Amino acid sequence: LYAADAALAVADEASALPEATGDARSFRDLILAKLTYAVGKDPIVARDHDWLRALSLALRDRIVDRWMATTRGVYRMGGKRVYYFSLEFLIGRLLKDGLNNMGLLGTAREALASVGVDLDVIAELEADAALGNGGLGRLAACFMESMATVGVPAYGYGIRYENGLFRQNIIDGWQTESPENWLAYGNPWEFPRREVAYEIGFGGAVEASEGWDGSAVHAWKPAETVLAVAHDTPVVGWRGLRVNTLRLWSARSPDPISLDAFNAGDHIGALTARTKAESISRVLYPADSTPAGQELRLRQEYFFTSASLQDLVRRHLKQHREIRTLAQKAAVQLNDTHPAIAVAELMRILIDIHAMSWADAFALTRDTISYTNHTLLPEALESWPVPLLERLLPRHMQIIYAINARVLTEARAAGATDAMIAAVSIIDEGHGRRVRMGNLAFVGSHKVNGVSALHSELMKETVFRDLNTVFPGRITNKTNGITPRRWLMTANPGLAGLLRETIGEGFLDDAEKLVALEPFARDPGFQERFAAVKHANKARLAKTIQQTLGLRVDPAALFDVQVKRMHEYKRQLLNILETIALYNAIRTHPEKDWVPRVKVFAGKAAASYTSAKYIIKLINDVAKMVNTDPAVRNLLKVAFLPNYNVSLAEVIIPAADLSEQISTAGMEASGTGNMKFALNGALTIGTLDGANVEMRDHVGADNIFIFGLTAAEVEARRAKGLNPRANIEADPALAEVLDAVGSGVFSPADPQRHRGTVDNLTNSDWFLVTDDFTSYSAMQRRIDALWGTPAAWREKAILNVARMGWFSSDRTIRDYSDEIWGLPTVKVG
Ligand code: C3B
Repeated sequence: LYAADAALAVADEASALPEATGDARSFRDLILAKLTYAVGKDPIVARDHDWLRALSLALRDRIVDRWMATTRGVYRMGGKRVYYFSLEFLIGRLLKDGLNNMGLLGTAREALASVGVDLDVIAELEADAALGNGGLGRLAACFMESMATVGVPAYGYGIRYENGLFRQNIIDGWQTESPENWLAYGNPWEFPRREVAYEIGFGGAVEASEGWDGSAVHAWKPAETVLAVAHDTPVVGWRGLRVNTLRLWSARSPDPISLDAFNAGDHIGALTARTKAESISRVLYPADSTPAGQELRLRQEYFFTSASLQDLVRRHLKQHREIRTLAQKAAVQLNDTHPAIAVAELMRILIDIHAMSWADAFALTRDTISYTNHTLLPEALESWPVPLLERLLPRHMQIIYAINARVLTEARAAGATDAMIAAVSIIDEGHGRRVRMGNLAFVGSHKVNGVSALHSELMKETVFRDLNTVFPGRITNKTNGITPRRWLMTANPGLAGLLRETIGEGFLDDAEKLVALEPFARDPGFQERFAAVKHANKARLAKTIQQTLGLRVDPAALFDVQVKRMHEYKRQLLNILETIALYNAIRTHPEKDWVPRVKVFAGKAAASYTSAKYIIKLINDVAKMVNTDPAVRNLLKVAFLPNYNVSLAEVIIPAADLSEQISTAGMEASGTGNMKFALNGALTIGTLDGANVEMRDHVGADNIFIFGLTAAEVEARRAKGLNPRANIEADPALAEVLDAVGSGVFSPADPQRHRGTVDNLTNSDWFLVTDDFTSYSAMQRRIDALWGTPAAWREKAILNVARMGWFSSDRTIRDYSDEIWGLPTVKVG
C-alpha cells in the first residue's frame, strides 16, 4: 500500500464520511497523493493550509496537461501570439476560478468532503494576489482569462512583486498601510524558470563606431546589470479548452554576494549590490492614476519591458528564424504607458543587435506594437525628466530623439503649426524637458485605443488632439469588459444556478445569450427566486460586516454600495455628503416613511494622497455617529470595509442593490466595477461617464438612474469658472451638511478636522461635487420610491442581468483580435 492509501484507509475506518464516487474518487486520490508526497503531510495530521496546497497542486496537474497541449498546438500552427505587457495583474485568488473553468468545482467539493474537508473553508485561506492597484490591473487579469477562453494564444508579461498592493488597516477611522505578503505560504500556481533569465542593463555609455557600409553602429555598454528570471503561471480558459501563460519577472543580482567585502568583515555591504538589484521586483507602486515619479519606478518599467521583448524575440527567432516577420507573428499590447519604453527598446534590439535599417525597424516596431490609454487625468500622464533617462538608458534616449526628429518632420509635412509641433513632440519643452511616454507610445503604435466610447472620443479632443490630426485613424475604441466566469459564475453561484435552471446553459459559453432572461423579468415566480438569491448574498455580506466591523445590518434594507479606489474624481465625497443629508432629513422628519439603507464603502487611497485619506476618515466619522444614533432607528447604517481587494469584491458585488458610479463626467475612462454590479443584478446610479454611457444604451434608460452634468457641461463650467458658493446657496440641505461637517459635528474631539475638505469644496470644487449634489440627491429619493415597489425594482434588476452580456471581456478580446491584433478567435462551447 502507498502511504496515501494507508492513511486514507485509517481515516475511512475512523469516521463515517460521505463516500466519494467516480471522478471525485480519483480526484481525491490525486489530492491525497499531493498531500503525502508534495506537501509531505500525513492526512491524519494535515491542517487546512496543507489541504489547500494539496488541492491546488492536484488541480494544477490537470491544468498543466491542457497547458502543454495548448502550447504545443500553438507552436505547430505557427500563428500569431499576443503579448500583453502590463505592470499590473490584479488576479486575486485562483483556486475556485480554476476549478470552475476546469469543470471540477463539484468534483473537488465531493472529493474533499469524503476526507472531511470543506472546500469553502480552505478556499478562503488562499492569498489574494494583488499585483495591481485597481481597474487597470484587474482588466489585465480579466483579459488573460478571456484570451484563454476565446482561443487567443497569449502571454501576459509583468513583474512578480514580492509584496503586492499594501494592506489597508483602518485605525480609529484613519487608513494606515502595512506590507502585503502574498507569498508567505508559497505560491502553488507558479513555475520558476531559473533557466529563462535575461540581462537587463542600466546606465553606462554608448559607443559609436563605423559599420562595414559606413553607417554608424551603436553599442550600449551598461554600467549595471540585473537578471530577470521568469516565473510562469498557467491561465486556464473556460471549459479548460486552452491554457495561456502569465510570465512574471523577478529581479536577481548576477553577483549574489561580494565575497571580498564579506571576508573583509563588511557583512552588510557585501549584500548591497544584491539588495539594490532585487529591489526592482520588491514592491508594487501603490499609485493609482498618479505616477510614482521615482527612479525605481522607471527601472521597473524598463526591467520588465526589456525582459519581455528579449523573450519574445528569442521565441520568434527560434521558431521563424527571420526577424523581419516579427509583426506577423507577434502583437505587443501596451497596457497604459508603463511599458512605453518598449518602443525604444524594440528599436534598439532591431537596429543595434539585428542590424536593421532605421526605416525597416521603425515600420516593424509600429506594426508590432499597439497601446491602450486608460486615463485623461493630466497628473497620470507619465513623463520622465530627460536627464534621468539619459543617465539610466542613454541609448534609448538617443533613439527617442531620433524617433522624435522624424515624427516632427512628418508632422510638418502634414501641415502642422508650431503649436501642433510642440504638442506632438515626444519631448515636453515646457516643464524642464521631459519625455512624454504617451506620445512615445502613440507614435510607436499602429493602433491606440481608449477603453469606452466616450473616453476614446475625448482622447481625440484632448491629450492626443494634435497627434490625432497628424495620424488620423490611429485612435480606436475598445470598450472594457469583465470575465463572467469570475464575476458571475464563481462570485455568485446562486444566481448562476438560477439562470441555468431558467434559460439553460447557453449563457455560460456566450454571455450575450443572457437576453433569454428578458421574458422572465416580470414573471412573479422568477422574481421571487431572483430576490431570494439576492437576499442570501446580502445575508452573507451582512455577516462579513458584522465580523469585521461589529456592525449589525439588516439584509432586507437597500444595500447601496460604492467600492473602488479612493479618488476625488470618483466622488466618494458626494456620496457621503448625501448620506449626511439623508441623516439630517431622517432626524428632522422621523414620521416619514423612510427606506432603510445600508451604505457600504470600501477602497484604498494611495499612501501619499492626503485628501483621499481625509475622505475615508470622514466616512468613518459619519458611520460612528449614524450607526449609534437611536434617532435613526436602523433606517441608515454606514459601513466602511477595510482592505478592499478582489476577494472582498466577490462578496460585496453580488450583494448590492444599488451601484454607485458617480464620477465627474469625463474623468472615469471606463469603469469596470459598474459592469460587475449590473451583471449581478444591482441597479446603477451614475453620471454619463465612461462605460456608464454604453451601459445605459444596453440596459435601457429606464433601467439605470442617470443624473448630473455631462462631460461637455463639466468642461463648459470649468471654462467659465466654477461657482461652488452659488451651488451651496441654492441648496439649503447641502449648506446644512457642509456647515455640520466643517464645524466638527462629526468630529467633536477635533472640530477642525474636516475644515480643509469643506473649504476646498466651497472655494474651488474642481470635481463639481456641489454642482451635482442636488440632482444626485433627488435621484436617490426617486430610487427610494422605486424600492417601495419590489416588483418594479426586480424587473429592472433582472433586465440589467439579461442585457449586460455585451460587457463580457470575451467580446472585448474579440474586438482587439479583429481590429488591432489581426488574429482569429473561436466560439466557445
Ligand atoms: C483605470 C481607469 O481609472 C478606469 O476608468 C478603467 O476602467 C480602468 O483603468 C481599466 O481601463 N485606471 C487605473 O486603474 N489605473 C491607472 N493608472 C489609470 C486608469
